Amino acid sequence: MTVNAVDAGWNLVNTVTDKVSIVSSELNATLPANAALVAGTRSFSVMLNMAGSWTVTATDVTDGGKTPGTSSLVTVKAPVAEEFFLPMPEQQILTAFTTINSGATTPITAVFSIVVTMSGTVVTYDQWENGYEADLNNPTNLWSGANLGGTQIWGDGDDSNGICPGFAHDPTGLVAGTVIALRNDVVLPRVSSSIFYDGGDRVGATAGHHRVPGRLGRHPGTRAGQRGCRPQHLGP
Ligand SMILES: [Ca+2]
Ligand SMILES: [Ca+2]
Ligand SMILES: [Ca+2]
Repeated sequence: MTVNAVDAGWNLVNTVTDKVSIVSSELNATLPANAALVAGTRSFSVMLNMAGSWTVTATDVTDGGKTPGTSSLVTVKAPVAEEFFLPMPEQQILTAFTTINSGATTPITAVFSIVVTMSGTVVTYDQWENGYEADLNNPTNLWSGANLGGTQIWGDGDDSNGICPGFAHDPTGLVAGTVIALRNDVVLPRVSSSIFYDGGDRVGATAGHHRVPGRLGRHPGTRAGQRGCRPQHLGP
């Protein structure tokens, strides 16, 4: 950030060499040491370490009569803390079901649930069908109404990049205890032009969580088999 000494008309006053201190409303921020302006200006390096919206304030410590300057809100996104891939491609499951019941056939009903264990979590969902993002923190193939296979971000309060399943509008931060239920009938053999919630998809979360994968094999009118489910803890 840049601190300028200014007059009442917001014009730079380039004769000021007062010392400036930097503080932030983000209490874990990494702040620079106090330093003097040079010709009325100076750049300071500030690291905001916590997700949320914060301000940064510059104060003239040489001249207490000067009004401190406070920034507008700066929003910090939480980074992905954990990622995993939904297990067991449906084609393999169908093969396993077929050995149990020769009538098992496509489609396979895939059921995944993700349980949020920490409030404020944001989940990123990257479909395998169109390739994986190089950086889950900065997805380039974002979901939209015209790009339904794009990477979805759930819990960031922004409907335009995907709405968490089960919500009318994307909440800002998923609350602990939220269960994200993903269920769809996956048609086999898989072709990458069809987008499903299925094995191989990549999920990122800003906090630890549990997941429960499961699949149901089907053939007309009858359940051919059910895959056992076991919760698996993946969080730190
Ligand atoms: Ca993808
Ligand atoms: Ca969203
Ligand atoms: Ca998929």
